Amino acid sequence: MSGKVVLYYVNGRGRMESARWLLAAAGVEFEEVFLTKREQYDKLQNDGALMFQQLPLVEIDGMQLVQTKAILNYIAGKYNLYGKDLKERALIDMYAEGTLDLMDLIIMSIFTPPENKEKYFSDIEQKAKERFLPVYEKGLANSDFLVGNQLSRADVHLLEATLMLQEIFPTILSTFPKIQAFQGRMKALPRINKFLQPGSARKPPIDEAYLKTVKEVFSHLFK
Ligand code: GSN
Repeated sequence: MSGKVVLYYVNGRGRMESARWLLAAAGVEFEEVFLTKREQYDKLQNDGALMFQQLPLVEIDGMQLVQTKAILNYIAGKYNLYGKDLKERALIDMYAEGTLDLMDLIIMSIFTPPENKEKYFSDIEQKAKERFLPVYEKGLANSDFLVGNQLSRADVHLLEATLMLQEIFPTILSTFPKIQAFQGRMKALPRINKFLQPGSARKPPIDEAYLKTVKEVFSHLFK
């Protein structure tokens, strides 16, 4: 294993995108191995790289990290995106887990049959407006950051999630001025700004090609 940070996943957002965001926010260079064939997944398993036979996998600091949340926790802890004490960390975890729940709804939409998609998306929109966005609007009422007085993973996940929401519901933030202002501040941060430019490691919204690759690599899940 080299000293480089290497991400193993398919070439799409899925469960790896938030790790890409955190690494970008921390200014960490990383490489990516994109799985396109079942054999690559089998090889990682045969090599003992996948503790639970699952991706994502991140090689970092001599470890083979799996489990999305363990990966995000490690990156956040290492790069000072995890608050100043245990209480801040707990609050960051609450925001982070909620925001990952919201993003999961969008990520899983690819597996919803076409005839159910309209209802599925209208439920996401309602939940976003009534359950999730009011929480962030309140959290940002008196501060530039969700937790404490510095950038944390809670903020990075929130930017990622709100941009995802706007891809589907372009006007969804119209009644959330604090989140809009937050987005403006976050996008102006040089590392984030760089990640938002074309050619960065940021991945586009999931599409049919992505679904096809997922079905090839994880063929056992689609029998
Ligand atoms: O969050 C995590 O990393 C785990 N709790 C779940 C990871 C997971 O389900 N990975 C999928 C592919 S990525 N998509 O969601 C996976 O590797 N599935 C193969 C299997 O046999 O479960």
